[in-house]
Amino acid sequence: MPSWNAVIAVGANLGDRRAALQGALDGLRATPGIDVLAVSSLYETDPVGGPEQPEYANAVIRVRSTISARGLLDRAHELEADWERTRQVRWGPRTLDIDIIDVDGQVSDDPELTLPHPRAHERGFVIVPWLEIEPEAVLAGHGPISGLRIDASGVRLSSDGGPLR
Ligand code: A4P
Ligand code: MG
Repeated sequence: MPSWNAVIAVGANLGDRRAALQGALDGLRATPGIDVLAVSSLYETDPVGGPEQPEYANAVIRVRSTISARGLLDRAHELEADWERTRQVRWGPRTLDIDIIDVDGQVSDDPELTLPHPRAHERGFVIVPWLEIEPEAVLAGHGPISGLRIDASGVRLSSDGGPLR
């Protein structure tokens, strides 16, 4: 059976952010065909882009998957919807965001699933956690992630309660 190494970024900035990211991790672990290989520390990050908004919690997860890139995106959307529906319905739609950053270097400009994620290379809140768990990683079209010129000043290790479990 074919399988892929994928890098998934999770973020939340409303409600119980840690619980949302833990829920995303638990949901990935519970998915047949997905093996979680590594989980970064939890980071507190200044919001990038968009309107004025609260700080984010972010983390990056590496998986081995027999589910294709498109299947991973579908699963990500399900987990986002589950979380909002069961726990966070009054908080609006931004309680959990799951982005597919890289799937074995695949390149796609499909707007529904752009690979690698088109903004990952410039985002400290993706690259800093990813470096922590895969320092030798390469981002298709951009080279080794250790050589990317990102602004990491708004990315801090979370002081609240340690890593995801
Ligand atoms: N889509 C295309 N490619 C992908 C991909 N590789 N992974 C499509 C995931 N989705 C992908 O996403 C919008 C559409 O993108 C989806 O329908 C999907 O098919 P969304 O999650 O519904 O909306 P969004 O996340 O608000 O939009 P966007 O443009 O993806 O935003 P980003 O780039 O995800 O940024 N600051 C900090 N500090 N931390 C954060 O986590 N996140 C964002 C959102 C902004 N600022 C942030 C953070
Ligand atoms: Mg997104």
